[in-house]
Amino acid sequence: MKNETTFEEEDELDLKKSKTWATGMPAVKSSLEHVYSNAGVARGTEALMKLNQKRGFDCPSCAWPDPDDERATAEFCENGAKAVASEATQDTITREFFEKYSIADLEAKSDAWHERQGRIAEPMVKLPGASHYTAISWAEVFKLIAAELKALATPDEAIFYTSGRTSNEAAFLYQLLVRLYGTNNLPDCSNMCHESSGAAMNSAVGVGKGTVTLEEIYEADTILDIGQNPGTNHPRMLSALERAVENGGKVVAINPLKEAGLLSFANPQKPMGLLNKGTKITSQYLQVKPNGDHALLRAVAKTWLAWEEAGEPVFDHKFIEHHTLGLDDYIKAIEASDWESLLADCGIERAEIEKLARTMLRGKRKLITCWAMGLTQHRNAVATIREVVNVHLLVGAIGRPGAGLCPVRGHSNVQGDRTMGIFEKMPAEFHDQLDEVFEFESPRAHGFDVVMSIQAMQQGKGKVFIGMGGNFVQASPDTAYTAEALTKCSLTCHVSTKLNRSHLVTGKTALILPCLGRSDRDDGESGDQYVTCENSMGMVQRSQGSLAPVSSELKSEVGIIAGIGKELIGDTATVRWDYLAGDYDRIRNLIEKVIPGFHNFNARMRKEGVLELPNLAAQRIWSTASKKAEFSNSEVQTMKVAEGHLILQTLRSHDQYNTTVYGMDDRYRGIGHARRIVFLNPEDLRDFGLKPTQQVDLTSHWKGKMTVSEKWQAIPYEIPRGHAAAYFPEANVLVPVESVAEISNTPTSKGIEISVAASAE
Ligand SMILES: Nc1nc2c(c(=O)[nH]1)N[C@H]1C(S)=C(S)[C@@H](COP(=O)(O)OP(=O)(O)OC[C@H]3O[C@@H](n4cnc5c(=O)[nH]c(N)nc54)[C@H](O)[C@@H]3O)O[C@H]1N2
Ligand SMILES: Nc1nc2c(c(=O)[nH]1)N[C@H]1C(S)=C(S)[C@@H](COP(=O)(O)OP(=O)(O)OC[C@H]3O[C@@H](n4cnc5c(=O)[nH]c(N)nc54)[C@H](O)[C@@H]3O)O[C@H]1N2
Ligand SMILES: [Mo]
Repeated sequence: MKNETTFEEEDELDLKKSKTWATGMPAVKSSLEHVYSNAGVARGTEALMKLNQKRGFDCPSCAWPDPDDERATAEFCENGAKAVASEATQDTITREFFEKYSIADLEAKSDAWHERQGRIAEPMVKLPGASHYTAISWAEVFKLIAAELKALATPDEAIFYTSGRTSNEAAFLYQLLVRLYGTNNLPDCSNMCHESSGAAMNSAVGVGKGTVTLEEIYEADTILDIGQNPGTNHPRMLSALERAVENGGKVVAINPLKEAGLLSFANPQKPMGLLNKGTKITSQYLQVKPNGDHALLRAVAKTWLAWEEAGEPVFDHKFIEHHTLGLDDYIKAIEASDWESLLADCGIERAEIEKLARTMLRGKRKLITCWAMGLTQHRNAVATIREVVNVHLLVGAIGRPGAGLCPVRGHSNVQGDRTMGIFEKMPAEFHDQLDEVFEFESPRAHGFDVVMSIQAMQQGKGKVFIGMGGNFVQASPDTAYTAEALTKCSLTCHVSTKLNRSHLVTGKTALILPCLGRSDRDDGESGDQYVTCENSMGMVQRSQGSLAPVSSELKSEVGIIAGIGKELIGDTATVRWDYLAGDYDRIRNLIEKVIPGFHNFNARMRKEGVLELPNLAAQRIWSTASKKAEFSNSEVQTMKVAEGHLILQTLRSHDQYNTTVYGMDDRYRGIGHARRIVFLNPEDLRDFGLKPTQQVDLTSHWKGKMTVSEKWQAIPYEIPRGHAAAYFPEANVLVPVESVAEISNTPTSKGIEISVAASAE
């Protein structure tokens, strides 16, 4: 596959100094430009006024919660506005477009070009042997999918992927369809995202979700922000951090890169913010070595242990005694970790660690730790996140007002999808309840996650791939290998809003099914429908789009699932597909019967528009095997690479939403007009005999296997020595499919061993 993304968009590289503050006027300007140029003024204004408002729609960009008290008229951020502009565009892709461009022509275009073509406006099919997509009716679509699925030797040969924008209603119906059909092959984007957080937290405290509320962030004494770039990826979080700082809280950032949003925030909702006079966010910024977080947190624990032994009351003994298990073994593990290796592994000076350890004990010890992909996408991610839990347990900073754990979710409903059962290994209680309500025996054998799905397709064990949203080929590791896997399928099918590269890597037969997005009006049999989404803090909210759909051929995700269900399964005693799709209240009534916490779901949505799901760990009830919160005692193991090699992380620029590339700039990092770049420490650059902006080839090394990706530009940047960074998804070719986190099986997108060499002339 020609996946080495094209250079056609690249202009003369424009390098500026990276920024020391985020948002302010440039962000407001950039948001409005995006929205008005894509959606037009009237449609754009309507969309923005409804974004994250109580009777509006949930922003499709990230899962950060909306404030409960005063909601600003413009409760959105630059990147949310970009996501909405992208969806609200009036440009459309129809059969004429696919007549003009063959699949090979489209493959040669860049991801940013795909994004600019507009909304897919009618269902399209690529028949066996064809070079082009052609139009197909919805009735034929459903027949074709049902026929392909029925032809498989076993339902386990089908793979049903979900991205995290799918609503609760669609997700619930989708997993029901898949389980009625007979498999648990429900991989999702979470497998590549916060799976490590879920795995670590479930085994340690019995829930896989964050335990704090937005109000608790405002009131915290100390907030650690680890491995996250909120200025770009969760910009509304900056208002919450600003509020915490104004209330006297301290924010400490732990990140190998100095990210602008964590340094200072110019709040565009405030007059001074518009003048770009920012609030300083972080009181301490620790430029940890890549993957040095486990060592750093262990060093904090070691510091505390020394203080405790010297007579200072650091540990919360009452909490530890009542609520936890495994302290003695953890203490042994702390004692076994020697200072010399901890310091070498994290690259932070001891005095700075002591300062951090002190800050974490401030005030009433209302300590909150937030984290994202910088922790989850490493080989030892689960062990590292369990160390986060360990330090919280030592000081009782969980399930107490103001203190707790906060994995910051990515996709706007990725957490809700899991709650609804989108998971290849749901717990037995979920299956029991599903079986009772729907009077069948759901399959119990665990299904494939993302990496297992890729391998199954390669081995001929996965033959039909259906994607409910997302862009599987670009989001997954090892692009060429994943692409090859998909082309081995008999059918690939994507339910999508916009054109993406996964549509161009086709099975024998391929379908593109256009669906409504969050901002679109969804009129069902009983009138306009709303859906619900769960944010990063367990709040379920209603979301209702209001823009006129760009084509009468778009179907809601629920409608598409029901269409497949009717053809594949047919109506059963408990599931009438058209009836359910006609009014989402009927789906919500079923959700209420199967999933705890949703009692009076419809009534509450109608009245309050929001419900808070119970979080047992936040109440100090531990659903672990031992019914206690469990310390872990793993040895600190930091990623090491061969002499002269580097640890590469793949990350997001300011101008993209995952695989959707809006533009070629990364404003806060000072990059203009380029994406095929690699950030390197200036001294490493010099040692390699390279000049700034020189063209280089990157080679990833995995157990003797080498993968080369040619022609990147080397950019000197303030990054620890031995570390390199390049953008996702261009750099995904370098992530070996077998390089995964222990336990969670998440691709190690932040820990790839590479070497760098000048490109041949
Ligand atoms: N605008 C916009 N918003 C988004 C997205 C988007 O693409 N665009 N994506 C959404 C999704 S799905 C997600 S999951 C989130 C992602 O949100 P983030 O996790 O913020 O995304 P990344 O760009 O992957 O950034 C990872 C951060 O971790 C740091 N890091 C890398 N390695 C290490 C390490 O070893 N230790 C530490 N301490 N830090 C490290 C990097 O320097 C970087 O700052 O954002 C969501 N929101
Ligand atoms: N190397 C590397 N790889 C990574 C990561 C990384 O940091 N580094 N991050 C990983 C993470 S955190 C994640 S979450 C995954 C993301 O993986 P995915 O969720 O698979 O990817 P997205 O780019 O978010 O999907 C974008 C596509 O979704 C479709 N879409 C948008 N809105 C809707 C909608 O409302 N309904 C439907 N049906 N479709 C819609 C559009 O067609 C669009 O092209 O990537 C992972 N891959
Ligand atoms: Mo994500």
